[in-house]
Amino acid sequence: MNLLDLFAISRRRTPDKAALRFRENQEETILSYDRLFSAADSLAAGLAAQGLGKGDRVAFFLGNRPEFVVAYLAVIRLGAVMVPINLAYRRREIAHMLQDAEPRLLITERSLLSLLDELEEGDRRSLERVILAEELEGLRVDPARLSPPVVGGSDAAMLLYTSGTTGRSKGAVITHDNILATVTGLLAAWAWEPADALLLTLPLFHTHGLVVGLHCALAAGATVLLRRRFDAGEVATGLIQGESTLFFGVPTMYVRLVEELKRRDDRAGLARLRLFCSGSAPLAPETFAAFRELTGHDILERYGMTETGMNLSNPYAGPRLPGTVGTPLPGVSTRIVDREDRDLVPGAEGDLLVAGSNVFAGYWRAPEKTAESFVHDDLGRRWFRTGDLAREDPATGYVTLLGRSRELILSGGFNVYPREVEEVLATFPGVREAAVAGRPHPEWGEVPVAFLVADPPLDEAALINFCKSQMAGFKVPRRFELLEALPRNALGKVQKHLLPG
Ligand code: MCA
Ligand code: AMP
Repeated sequence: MNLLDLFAISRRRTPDKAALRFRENQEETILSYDRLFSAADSLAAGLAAQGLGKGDRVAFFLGNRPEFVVAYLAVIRLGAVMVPINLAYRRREIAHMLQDAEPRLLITERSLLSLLDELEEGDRRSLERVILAEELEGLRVDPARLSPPVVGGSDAAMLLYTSGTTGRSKGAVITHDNILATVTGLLAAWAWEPADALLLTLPLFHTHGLVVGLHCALAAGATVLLRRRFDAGEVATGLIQGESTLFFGVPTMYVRLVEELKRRDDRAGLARLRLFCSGSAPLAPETFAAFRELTGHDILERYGMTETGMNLSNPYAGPRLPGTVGTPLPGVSTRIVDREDRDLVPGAEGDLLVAGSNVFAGYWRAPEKTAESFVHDDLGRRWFRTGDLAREDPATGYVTLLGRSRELILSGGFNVYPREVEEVLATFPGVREAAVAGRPHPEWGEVPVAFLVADPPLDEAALINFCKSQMAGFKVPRRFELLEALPRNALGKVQKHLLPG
């Protein structure tokens, strides 16, 4: 089975029902299940006619819009592999992904072309063609001309870039089976039904919006109310008007929604929603409480990773406990282990390992990194090292995440790898040493802060501009502190926990 077999059920059952409703600037585009998948079939035939085939990578540097969904479905119909790029990325970050993934095609939109113009010849070496979303319709041909390749569960569907522990992100190869596992688990766990409508403002270039949002909705035969971006005012109005039954967000979105909803005295319509979910970063118990107070809803918090899809979730029917991520989803197994990978008793704090069909195949062209990321048990089962520290409540089985054993800053649901930022800072004239660490922030959860050893005088404004030219805005340190020296241990390793608060 591949993903399209799963979606085919909805297409067959409710061809005329709206699969996607996209609204921007007061205009709405509606694609029924049949129109959406017919468009994808004819685009797949057109792309195949241009030589695109199984295993080929197709980079998407594209905002949320119907063409994203049509093109993605066309790509996987061919057994090709989508490589989505974060829209906040700058030249250096995009170049790395293109060089590593070697896509043959890049699909983008007119408003983003100026950024791509900054790419050097070598960065785009693999690209045979750059296609604008606006041009996709013109590429469609009669789907009868396509002899579709056999695409199976173990074939790759996406290459998702993540985890830059070495300063460079790696591509996680996500198969059709991996996505099927997450989607079928969530359909059952959150009681998805065809009558659902999901207000989706999360970016489609990450697992949260793409898999948890889009895929589940299409597999359920529900409707996606797709928006270009998150705007707290518009979302609050949409939710109050009862246009959706579900809303998914990162904690920063809920922090903003709480502030927005406090200003509304017409919140009664929110009762029509059946589920609010949060993930990608820890939801503060204060936000959970404030949201309950304002809306009567308990936000359902769940936990996942790019490499694994979704792992744990608070229950749909049952107590949702703030500060916890609930219990394993159907088909997911977890272990909490000590440094020697020995199982700990329930209640003890340790490293979280996960196993299941949801867990990815491995990192793209990086067998050593893949090998390091897994532990094999006596039965030969592969357990993925999440890098998250966790504790399981012995009485309820609910898991609480306690932090991370790997260095990672979660800002507004986006990942910032300190090492990557440090490497960029170190190339700025006058900076001799740099260490980057996360510091708490009321809206973003955490933000990166830089500690520098530098030759005076350091031109901070120039340094900020330099950072902005080199990396996505959310990675740019919010504060720079000058130190005489970085705290180091006897081996010379920076002791991040000794950096100022
Ligand atoms: C934008 N800015 C940020 C962030 N986003 N700063 C810190 N952290 C951020 N996350 C900065 C921009 O650089 C810019 O600064 C200014 O805010 C305004 O930018 P804009 O794009 O207008 O911001 P926004 O639209 O208000 O964005 C906030 C947001 C967005 C909607 C919360 O960050 C977002 O969509 N986050 C969701 C990320 C997500 O989907 N994560 C899932 C991945 P300046 O003006 O200085 O340039 S994790 C995942 O998929 C796993 C599997 C999971 O478990 O879900
Ligand atoms: P990514 O690699 O972008 O998929 O980010 C995955 C990481 O986000 C996980 O390893 C966790 O550290 C974090 N994360 C996701 N969901 C949650 C959550 N509900 N609470 C705390 N951290 C989370």
